[in-house]
Amino acid sequence: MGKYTGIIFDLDGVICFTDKYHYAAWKTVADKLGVEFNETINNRLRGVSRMDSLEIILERYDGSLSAEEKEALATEKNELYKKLLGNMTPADLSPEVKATMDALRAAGMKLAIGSSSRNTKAILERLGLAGYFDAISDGTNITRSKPDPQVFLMAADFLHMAPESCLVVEDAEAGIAAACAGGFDSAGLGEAAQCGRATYAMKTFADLKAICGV
Ligand code: B16
Ligand code: MG
Repeated sequence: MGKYTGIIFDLDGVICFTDKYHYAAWKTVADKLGVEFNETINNRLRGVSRMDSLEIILERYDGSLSAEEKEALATEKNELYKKLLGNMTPADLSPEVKATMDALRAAGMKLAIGSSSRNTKAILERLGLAGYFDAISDGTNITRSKPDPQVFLMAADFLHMAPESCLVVEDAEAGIAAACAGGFDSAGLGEAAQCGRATYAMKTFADLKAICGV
């Protein structure tokens, strides 16, 4: 085993791909408000909490909304999203992702989730990963979302490990910024690999084996 004894995985965009469901649910809400919403705006929502995502969408809204109205819109989005999550099955977990995580675990590494999503446990269940991880830090135990490092610091704490011993795996720039702020090394996929701030730029999930010396 190399430098790391723990790995903290982001969920959406790393372990699974719920983007299309987030997009469809926010699009319904944006259409109702008469606000423009497209893939570019959707990209800004990666790793960002539900309420902060709503604020980004409302940047293009002319009127003003009360806190209660915003809460109702976020709830409406989440109900639509949860319905769409019902389409997910264990077949949505890529064999490459599962085989890589199994190899890391077999090498003695501890695996955790560090996700902004309050739906983390439901998603892991749909993927057949309930009980798989050694620790879960998600939207239900944090008060500040990425780029704040809280979600990863709590994951390291749950693993009883120091940030220097853990590698954070992320697909979003906000997630890489959070890892840096927490004193973690990071491995980026997709947009996070391009941002220039990740310790390692990955082409594919299986690259983690070489990064971790497994
Ligand atoms: P929820 P991650 C994030 O998950 C998503 O990338 C982001 O688009 C979403 O708004 C956020 O979770 C909150 O999700 O509405 O389910 O609580 O990438 O941090 O795993
Ligand atoms: Mg993500």
